[in-house]
Amino acid sequence: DKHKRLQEQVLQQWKARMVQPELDQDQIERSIVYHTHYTLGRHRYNVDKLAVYRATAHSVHDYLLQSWNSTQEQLHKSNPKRCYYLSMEFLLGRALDNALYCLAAKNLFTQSVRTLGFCMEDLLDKEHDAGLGNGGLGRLAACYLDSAATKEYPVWGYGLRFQYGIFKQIIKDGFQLEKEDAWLGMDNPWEFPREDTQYDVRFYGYVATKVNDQGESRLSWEGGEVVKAMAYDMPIPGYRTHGSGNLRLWDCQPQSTFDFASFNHGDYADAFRDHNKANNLTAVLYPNDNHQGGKELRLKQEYFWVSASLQDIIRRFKRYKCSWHDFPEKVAVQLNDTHPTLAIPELMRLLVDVEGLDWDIAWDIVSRTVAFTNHTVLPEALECWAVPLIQHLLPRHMQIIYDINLFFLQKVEKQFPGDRELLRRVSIIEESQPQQVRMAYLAVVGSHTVNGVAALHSELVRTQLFPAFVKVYGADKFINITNGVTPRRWLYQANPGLRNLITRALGNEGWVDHLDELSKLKTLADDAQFQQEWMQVKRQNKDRLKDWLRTHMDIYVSSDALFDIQVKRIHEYKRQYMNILGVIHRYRQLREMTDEERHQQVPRVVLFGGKAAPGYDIAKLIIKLINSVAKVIDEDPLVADLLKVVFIPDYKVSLAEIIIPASDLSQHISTAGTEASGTSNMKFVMNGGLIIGTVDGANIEIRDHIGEENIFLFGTLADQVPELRHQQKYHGLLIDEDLQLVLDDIEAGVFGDPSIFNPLIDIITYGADYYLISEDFHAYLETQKTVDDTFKDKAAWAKKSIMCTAGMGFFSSDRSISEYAERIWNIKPLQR
Ligand code: T68
Repeated sequence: DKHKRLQEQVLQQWKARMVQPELDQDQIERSIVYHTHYTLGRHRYNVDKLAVYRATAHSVHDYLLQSWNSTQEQLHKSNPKRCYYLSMEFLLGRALDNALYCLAAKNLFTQSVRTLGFCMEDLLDKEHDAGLGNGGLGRLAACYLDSAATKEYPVWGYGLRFQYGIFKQIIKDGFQLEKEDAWLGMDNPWEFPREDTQYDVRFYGYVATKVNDQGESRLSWEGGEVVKAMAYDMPIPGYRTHGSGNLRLWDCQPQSTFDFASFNHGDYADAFRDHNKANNLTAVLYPNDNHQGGKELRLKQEYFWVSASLQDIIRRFKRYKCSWHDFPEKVAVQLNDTHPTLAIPELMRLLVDVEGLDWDIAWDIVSRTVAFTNHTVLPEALECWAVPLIQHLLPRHMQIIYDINLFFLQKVEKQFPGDRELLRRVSIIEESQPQQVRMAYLAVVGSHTVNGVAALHSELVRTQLFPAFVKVYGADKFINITNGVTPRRWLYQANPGLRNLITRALGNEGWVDHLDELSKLKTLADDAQFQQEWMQVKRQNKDRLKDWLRTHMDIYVSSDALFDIQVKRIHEYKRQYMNILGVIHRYRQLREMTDEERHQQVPRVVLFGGKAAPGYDIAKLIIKLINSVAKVIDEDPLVADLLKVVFIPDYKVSLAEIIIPASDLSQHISTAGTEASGTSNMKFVMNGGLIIGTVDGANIEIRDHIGEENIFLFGTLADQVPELRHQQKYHGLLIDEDLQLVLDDIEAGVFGDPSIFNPLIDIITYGADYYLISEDFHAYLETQKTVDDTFKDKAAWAKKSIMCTAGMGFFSSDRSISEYAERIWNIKPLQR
């Protein structure tokens, strides 16, 4: 009793000394000065922009921690069901500007740093992007965390704390070079190390049988090597909320410490061996988008992250002394693609081997807890792991996967007796040499719900990817939740001009977290005055990009031109190749025109951006071709004011924030049925940019929401693709006439040494044109002509632009996250 009273007293002392900074200018200034002096150890005579950025970030982080703590307290009190979003990638970009807007403190901080002699825009530009992702999948995870925090859903993200994010892209002589991205720098003000949250993760070893005191025998995984996972937390601010979400990233800590014995023997390298092995695990993000590499280290990363996350989830669950049976009522686990699929056998192992539950009970718990999002139907992107590799690295998990498969196939056999073809089709184990584990099948079998990311994609998931599973489980297990993007970063923050205009037009800022409100803009779409103001904002955003190109690339463009943009990972299926071939066609035409005809033409600036996976030679060659074409056009005075091509190096989130609001037109031209959703299409349209695109992914739903007269769709439909491919492969390919002329130019050396481009030419001529460029080329050029004609009518274009933004309410990630919460996770917003 006395001890308790004493403890209580001490707690009171702590509470009394707790500094809770208020959001007023004086305290903000003090906090920045404090962090400059005491966190960074800098003197006021010796500060630069980077130091003041860091001090400001630390100061903002303090405020975020208050709301972080408040949410944790609330969660602890009410113990609601929570969702854990397992994603290998979180492509967060910069944090400071976003946090300031969420806290409604942008003006206060801007004033404060001004008092201290600095300009906020300069400081914001000092922040290094957190590039822990490849592209759409990673950025989607970041948007979902933003929306979950804003809607106050109890959602945590779990990922890996890579020391090196996606590589930095450098363009030299037109070729892509890669440089490592040491994003953490000296310190990362946005993260909090949690020394008290560490778990052991085992690799290799063997499976032993153990008998306990009751004489029961259990399997136990032993031996091998063990590494430590340590948690780092990043608060995820919600827009104008009291609380905040959390992103927990695992770092690999070496288990065995320095080996002094080897050191004293003079074997310096050996002494460091374990240390380096452990460190290497979370060293670097694999830079493949929509492609599986199949490297052992990648599988180790996947297991390391999944195991640490589940141990953490179970520890938290156990604090409340619930029965295991209630686990699915307290925990939802979302698998962001197949990368975390090992969560299924790992949770089985923890429940059966460690907690001693019966297999059937454990399986019921697992399959009521886990759900799976698929992001692609491309065969080369579907994860398969060789059985011998899993056996070696995770021997117990391999047994569990075999058992899951066995019980599942027994069930299928009972349901469809004698259908051996069906058994072969749904088997998690592919009978190849060596055998492979199909991770997507394991994910389907272990999940209660499987979702695709746009309507067409979810249909293809049912019909192309998992038709046999639809037969076994019924169609209801397979649902669609169309992707969304956060309007905070992608409209409010990236486009201040449009933000202010919209807010003035609608009378308040309610639209920022209720994006359907944008539909009220429709009544203004014909208003000439409003159109003018709207296009003036677009002009300012084009000027901002124009200035960026001038200061960063020494490139001059005119804002009078139509800005035509394609920014996304470089991939054959996304058809940047078709875009540049179209540019060559345009160039040919411009050269053949009379001066008079040329004067009638709409000037264009065609911008490209995006990274190619370092091992993807064809994608790298597409970059080279773009740069070669850009150079030739640049040096031709005949087309000087009419056509300009620019490849913007190192496309990333912070650059997207400048590029996207500046587009008149953007291109989303994947072969139909290949782009699961696309999310940049949503960002462009939200910002009043028109799009040219194929009938693919979310383009289709965007059309349905903004009206078909406001979008330029063209080309083959998804259900025609298989037949066309078959025709071309077996009956030969007739190359489009205009395309042939373009290819002839490349082969004639118009864009430099043609021999380097042979592999690109061959893709179309000998490679059966798998992505159907020739098939779609004519329709593409015709639609581009329509774009030019439409752009000449300024009022018509302005109206379309307004209608674009007005129709985009549906594509807020707030809507997506509410759908996940209601239809999959069964969680509710935190009550306050
Ligand atoms: C993208 N996938 C889809 N994958 O391509 C895109 N892959 O259509 C969709 O909008 C987006 O996901 C969100 O749903 C990816 O970005 C990857 O980045 C990736 C990473 C590792 C391995 C495989």
